[in-house]
Amino acid sequence: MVDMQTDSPGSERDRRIVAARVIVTSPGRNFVSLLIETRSGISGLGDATLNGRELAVAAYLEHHVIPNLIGRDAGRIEDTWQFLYRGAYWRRGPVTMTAIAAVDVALWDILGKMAGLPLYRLLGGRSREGVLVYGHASGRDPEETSAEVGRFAAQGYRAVRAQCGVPGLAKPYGVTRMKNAYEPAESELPLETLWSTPAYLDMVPRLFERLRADHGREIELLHDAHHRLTPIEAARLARDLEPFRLFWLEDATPAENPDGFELIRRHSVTPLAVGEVFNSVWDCRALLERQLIDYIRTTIVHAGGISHVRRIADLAALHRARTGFHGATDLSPITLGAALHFDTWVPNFGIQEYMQHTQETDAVFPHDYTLREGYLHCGESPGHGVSLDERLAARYPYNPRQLPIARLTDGTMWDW
Ligand code: GCO
Ligand code: MG
Repeated sequence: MVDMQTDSPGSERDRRIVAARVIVTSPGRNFVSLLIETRSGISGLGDATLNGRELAVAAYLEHHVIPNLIGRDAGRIEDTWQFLYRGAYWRRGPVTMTAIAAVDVALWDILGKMAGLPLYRLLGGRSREGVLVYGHASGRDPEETSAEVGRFAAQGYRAVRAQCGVPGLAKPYGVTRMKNAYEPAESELPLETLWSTPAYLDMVPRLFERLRADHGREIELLHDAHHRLTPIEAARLARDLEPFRLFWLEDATPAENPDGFELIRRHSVTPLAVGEVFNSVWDCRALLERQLIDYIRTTIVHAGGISHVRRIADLAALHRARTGFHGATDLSPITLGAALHFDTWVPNFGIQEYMQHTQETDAVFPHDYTLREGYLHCGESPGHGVSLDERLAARYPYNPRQLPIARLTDGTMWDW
């Protein structure tokens, strides 16, 4: 007979899950959270937000996951993960893996609170003093973007992602009209934007030439091509950007077909980052094993939680790739809090994306992480250190929003 006892803190009776519920709130943008309660009175929180498809995950959790959680031992994090992944028969996909992530993160939060330890100590302790982050600078033209990069540098940021308007294109990806607040899920039906690769390929090297001239060689610069290019176009851009020594070029071409990245590698040594839309280790496998990327961007919320992203990070480490987790504002403070504990521990850490949430969002999700001189620091409170003010959350009802789409100038549907 296999000994099924876990060595989790607390008695099995105390650890039993007695209730779980989904909380949907929209303090400036939509967030879905999962709260799991144990018999001991200790509860844990997980993020379940999938931008533009929020209610699909909420329904998956409510109808298909929560009924299976009641009565389970909250200390059996791995077994619960395997139960939800293998037991569903239907594997992977963003909705399923986000729902599993929400459960996983809530259970790690409970474990931390029961043990009285912050999450990074449960994972194996501190590997670094702070988590290097990159901020988001954008502008209508290189001059405006450069001024924004300067604003971030003056605040102590050591790494900045730079995006810029493209002549002739209205609403290009990554260019915001609101300082500190970007993530365009602006309308109930998708906003249609226009795309022209030739105009873009002409602009980006000029932008980075300007940024290096204005800000020197020391600041780390990043850029997100947001899946818009074909492999050979991406190879050209990566090659043209070499003189400006980018920290990374992100999502240069859609990553469903890893062979595209071979073409980029053949022509350039610009480091490549991919993975914010991946949801399992299987999506990452070929790119990592064939050493086609340098940074893996899978995030805890969309790739099955801490238990699964840990496996992705280990696979990356074998191939000398480092983590660079997605951290846009459509990932809730719960994900950021959990990611910062992970980043503090993971040996092959690279960088963490950071866009400040709005004050309304921060008020709904009180947290103990702090930003100092371009580094984020996770707190020392037990678990992941992020809570949810349910009364305040109830004041912000769900607000249906979808991400934009992009079309070529002749009307052809393209990748946004
Ligand atoms: C990033 C991302 C975001 C995504 C957004 C989608 O690098 O931060 O590309 O801008 O578009 O998170 O929901
Ligand atoms: Mg991106």
